[in-house]
Amino acid sequence: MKIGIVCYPTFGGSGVVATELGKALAEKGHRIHFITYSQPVRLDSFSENISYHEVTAAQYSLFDYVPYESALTSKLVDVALHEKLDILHVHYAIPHASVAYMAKQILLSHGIQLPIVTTLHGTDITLVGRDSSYEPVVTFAINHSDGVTAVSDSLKNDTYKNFKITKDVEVIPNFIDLKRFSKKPKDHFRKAITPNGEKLIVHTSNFRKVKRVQDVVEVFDLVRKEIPAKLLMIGDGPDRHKIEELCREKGMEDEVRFLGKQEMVEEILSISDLFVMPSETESFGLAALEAMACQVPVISSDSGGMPELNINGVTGFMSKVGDVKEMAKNALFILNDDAVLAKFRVAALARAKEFDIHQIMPMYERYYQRIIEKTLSSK
Ligand code: GMT
Repeated sequence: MKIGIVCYPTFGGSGVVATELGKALAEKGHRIHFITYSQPVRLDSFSENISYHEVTAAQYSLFDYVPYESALTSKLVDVALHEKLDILHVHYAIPHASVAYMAKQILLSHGIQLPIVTTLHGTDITLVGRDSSYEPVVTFAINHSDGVTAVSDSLKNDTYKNFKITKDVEVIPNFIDLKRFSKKPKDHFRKAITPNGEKLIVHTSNFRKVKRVQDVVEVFDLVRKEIPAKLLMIGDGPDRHKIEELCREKGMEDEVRFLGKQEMVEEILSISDLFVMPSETESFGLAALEAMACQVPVISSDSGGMPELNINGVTGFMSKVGDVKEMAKNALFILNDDAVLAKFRVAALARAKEFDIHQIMPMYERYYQRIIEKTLSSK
């Protein structure tokens, strides 16, 4: 199939899922066209089956806001016409679902029927999409997509709860490339970070309010009072400065390192003992799956789709949002006994294997086929 993929090219989970899916589909022989405003972060290798189409919007003195949606729509029409796409898969409803709808209408005026699949990822439904500045457009665009998927049952339920949706929403979970995300021997690196055998806790996120990164600091503060420990903070975002200040106030500068955005996060996960994800809401928790694939157990909140990934007492523990005391207690239960930690590591990897990209990608392929047949038969 010739597949167009639209996503945010950034470090966020939706962009990662879109890019890794496109790469895997290309490896299988599909022709993939990425269409976005800059090269996707994870599109880090050449494939003869992948093209990247950069979207640029013409500047004009009248524009306070560059109309990116118009530029993206025009680029989608151009790529669909000239590359003869079989289907267009857009990730994250805002603004991609409504842009796809507009492109579809323009293509119809050229006598071309292009099936559109929208994948809902999380905050497009649970947070920002509910704002009155987006909700009417998000609702309309989801209902006028030919196919709609969500990354968890929880997100599917939130979609029906928060929006008047008349479409069937298919659940296709996120996935992991176990070749890339596996525990690699990095003893020298571990020694450098924890020279005195300290336990190593890690957190990855875009440091936004929904991630509750302050709870990571509180959990770590309780843990370090019981056992020698270090904390690595991966990622960047609006809350990073506030969190750095909080660490300084707690006098933990020597035990916490802020690494910023990291391309090779799997190398850091390979030396880590515990991953903490205390989010207010998390539709799936792709960063936690990446940790599990590197044999790192997860301490998380029980919000959103986390219970569909993290198995309480087996791959880690889940607590109510904000319950940092219980999160710290559970962290110590795992970190205090190497045999317990080893057991959780084995279980975390076994769980991650259930989301292997080679199991999940065919679900998208079958879904594409179904949507193409349904759309073209309704002509
Ligand atoms: O984690 C973020 O806020 C980024 C966001 C995104 O859309 O890029 O992540 C969402 O999509 C990921 C990929 O499907 C999910 O694994 C994350 O759980 C989800 N984030 C939230 O729901 C907060």
